[in-house]
Amino acid sequence: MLNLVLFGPPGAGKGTQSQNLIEKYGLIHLSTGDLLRGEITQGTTLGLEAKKLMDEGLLVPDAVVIGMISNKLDANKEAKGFIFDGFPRTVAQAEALDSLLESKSSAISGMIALQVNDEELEQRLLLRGKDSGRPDDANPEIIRKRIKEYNDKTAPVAGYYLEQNKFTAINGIGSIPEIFESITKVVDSY
Ligand code: B4P
Repeated sequence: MLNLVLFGPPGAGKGTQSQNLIEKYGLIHLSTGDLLRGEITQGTTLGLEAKKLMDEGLLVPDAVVIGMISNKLDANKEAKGFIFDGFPRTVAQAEALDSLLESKSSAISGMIALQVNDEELEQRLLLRGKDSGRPDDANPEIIRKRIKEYNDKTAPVAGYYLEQNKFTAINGIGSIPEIFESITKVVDSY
């Protein structure tokens, strides 16, 4: 199986590049952000709880997102592989993902980290916020809080994969096709 972790701060291009990767490699896309927004749209209890945190730019509890990913892995037993987009976002989530995959005799092939500076992230998210309707993209203060959450809780996840020799960083600034080409070079080397 080909199991990719697409990593980076909010607005780095994870969701954007995932769409291209699905087409090229025929993988199942698992975006915890999209799954959570789906729960919000459906008005579930989980969605209502998650919305409060997401609107403030904070992470949702580990147990919630790990449970969602576990269900999706079970529901896609025949998949050729997965793109994990926006997950894992904490070291606890990374450890849980390893255990889930190990129980299915599988493993992460590699993590690809998109590197983008804070100013560019803020600009991209504010631009998206103009028409996305996403409250977490709507104001600079919330965006800065999301970047702080990333630096405090998510950035250490890179070290977890580095220790396993599964980490590759890529420049996330440039045109979308250029960045996609850099990603595919890494994926093709797995
Ligand atoms: P996500 O949905 O994962 O939100 P994101 O990080 O903002 O999206 P992404 O990074 O994929 O956007 P993209 O760069 O593609 O998470 C939202 C919230 O959900 C989190 O804050 C948290 O509360 C919660 N959550 C999700 N997963 C969680 C977890 N595992 N644990 C706990 N909580 C969790 O796109 C950004 C913009 O940049 C787009 O407009 C795009 O068009 C543009 N763009 C992309 N590439 C570009 C390029 N090369 N040049 C210029 N613009 C570009």
